[in-house]
Amino acid sequence: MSLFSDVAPIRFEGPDSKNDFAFKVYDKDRLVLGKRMADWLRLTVCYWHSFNWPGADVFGGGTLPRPWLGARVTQAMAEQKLDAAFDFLARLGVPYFTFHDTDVMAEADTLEEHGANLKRIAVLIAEKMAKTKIKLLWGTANLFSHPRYAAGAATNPDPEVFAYAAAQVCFILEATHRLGGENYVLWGGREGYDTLLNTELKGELDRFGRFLSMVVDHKHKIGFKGTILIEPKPFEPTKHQYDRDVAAVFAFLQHYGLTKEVRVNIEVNHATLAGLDFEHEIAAAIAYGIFGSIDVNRGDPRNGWDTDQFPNNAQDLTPAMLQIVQAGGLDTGGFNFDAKLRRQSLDPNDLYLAHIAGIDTLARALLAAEAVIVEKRFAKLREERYAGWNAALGKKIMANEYTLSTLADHAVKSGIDPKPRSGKQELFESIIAGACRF
Ligand code: XUL
Ligand code: CO
Repeated sequence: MSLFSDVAPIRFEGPDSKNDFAFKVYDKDRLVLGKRMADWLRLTVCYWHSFNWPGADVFGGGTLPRPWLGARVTQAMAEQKLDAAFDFLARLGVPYFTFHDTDVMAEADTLEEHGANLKRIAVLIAEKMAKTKIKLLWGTANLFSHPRYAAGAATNPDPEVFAYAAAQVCFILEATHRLGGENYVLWGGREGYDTLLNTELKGELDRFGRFLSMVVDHKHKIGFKGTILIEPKPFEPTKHQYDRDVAAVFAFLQHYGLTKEVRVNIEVNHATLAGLDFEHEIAAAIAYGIFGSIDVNRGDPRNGWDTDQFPNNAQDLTPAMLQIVQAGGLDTGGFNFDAKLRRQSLDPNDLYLAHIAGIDTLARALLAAEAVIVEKRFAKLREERYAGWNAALGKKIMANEYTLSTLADHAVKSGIDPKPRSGKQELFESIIAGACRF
């Protein structure tokens, strides 16, 4: 029995069901373009917002019943949390979870104790995973909450903080490996600055590059086969984060020779905060060959901060889903609900309702993407738009058959006079809207 035992395992009951605690759209075995819905979505619950966040905000303390939280989390409290978390995961029926080291373990005073506490809880996590068949999508280190990390971890002016962070990552990377994790995430929460006046930007980037190279080397040394992922975010908590978006991460990886080793974990509201569309970030990552995984949530259109709300708008997510489906889907990645309840969502069962709604939203977007692909019109319109690049001139240009001046000669002599054509944006948009009928 736990806080979450009131609700029976969540099942698919179809669109006509009046049961709030049932999936209306998410039917895990339903085939979508030849693959199970569950395999397209690889649904994941995050430990931190769901079980570790008490509902505090900058004006007040926790409101949510989370009896395993307190001023100092003991081993007994960590175990109570683990029981409740796996009770919830199993009843919700998702295949994956994610966690930070500090989300799961008893609080430690020294690094040595940190390593020991993490090992101790990891043994119990492994038992829960074996019993429930729930898998670990990724592990990560919390390198941003403790005051020692106020000026960053890998980018801290003090190398002792760098060393402390290295130890923490070493422990959790090894724990992730032992638990069969499919990825390892680094979110550079405080790897950035509040003012450039006191900051050596190049030096900090070099140290961040060194840190990431050490993580990659260690991954190979221990034989971890998962993917190393960086999660971009433009700001919050620092004013400027080095990993501000996918393009900045790619430039960083290229500069430090890591493009073949590291991919990105793209979060919906981090893209929004960067002033970019979520689907843009996915398309950019696919184009650069570094697409990895998704943290799914949404912001609030009137708030410029990270509200981490559960997704509820399938039409908004459909262009992104289309990108993912057309790229063949997630490889080692998943859809991780990096989303939290609102402060007034006091009923323990609200956590089920939030995830059920989020999961059905993703399922709707997936079915809409399928409808767009099956109908073929969308692809045909795009093909027509770029048809010239599959004809003689376009092919020759891309086969390096012209220089700038020979192409200029050709353009002059052949008397070309290209006419502007409609981009048909409204038609493309109406196809997406029309496909969102699930
Ligand atoms: C913060 C955020 C983190 C990372 C993991 O905005 O998204 O929760 O996903 O550290
Ligand atoms: Co995230």
